[in-house]
Amino acid sequence: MRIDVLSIFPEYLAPLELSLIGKAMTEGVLELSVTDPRSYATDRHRTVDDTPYGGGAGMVMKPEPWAQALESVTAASPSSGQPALVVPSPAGEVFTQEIAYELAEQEHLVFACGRYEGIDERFIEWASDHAVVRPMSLGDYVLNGGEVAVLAMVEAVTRLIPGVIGNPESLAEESHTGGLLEYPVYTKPAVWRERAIPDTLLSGHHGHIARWRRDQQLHRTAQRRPDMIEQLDPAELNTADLSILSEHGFRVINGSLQVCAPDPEDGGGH
Ligand code: 6GU
Repeated sequence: MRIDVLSIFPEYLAPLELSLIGKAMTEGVLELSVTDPRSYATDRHRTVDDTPYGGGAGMVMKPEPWAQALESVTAASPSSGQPALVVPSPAGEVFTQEIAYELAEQEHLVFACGRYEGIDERFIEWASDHAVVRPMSLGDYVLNGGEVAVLAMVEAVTRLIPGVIGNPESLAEESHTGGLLEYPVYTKPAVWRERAIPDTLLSGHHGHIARWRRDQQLHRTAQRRPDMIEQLDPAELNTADLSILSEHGFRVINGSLQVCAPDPEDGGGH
């Protein structure tokens, strides 16, 4: 995979050379480079931003240096089709594990990190003739620029490329892959500061351990992310699953899981 990041603060992306991503680059699985649109600014001060038309606070990135930076990386694209152009923005579609899997399939990913109030909208329109544009947000909060978001998205995507993560099984089991959060994990010692690990994990009974872990996933997800429970397909849940969820007030109604008042018969206590 080739990744190009367009940023007027290229030093911000330096952490990408560390750890697994750096290793993937050394091994040739991943090629990553950062281009500074400022190097395409033509005036004496290398201006990349200006005041917004219509007034208002902040500065807007000028389109021309960004277009030239994008042209320079698409000209060298390894991909036969159009590259994907991710534009980090709090006004984008929310980035999810599913999107990370989609982007991991791409031959060429380009990230255009706007700063300040964003990039002139005509750059985004023009870019759609050269790339598949995807405005993307990390979540409902505001960062100063796209660079930190790109660090997160590049890490989420590149770890899914075959050969980047040591143990592919750890991908299958992790949070968000099966629609549930991960179960809690423990290591030695079995008793630490008077806290013992759950007995089931010492039983050696694989069936019981699997059921205990599934219960923990359901309890955790129902407590922390009830929105994820509502997205589950009840046809894929067994009676033990449904019984756990009923403790959190979830019932199957018209083929989907919905919260009702918790059933006092179910005990609760989680
Ligand atoms: Cl992708 N960019 C900015 N500037 N703020 C954000 C974001 C992205 N995602 C959440 N907040």
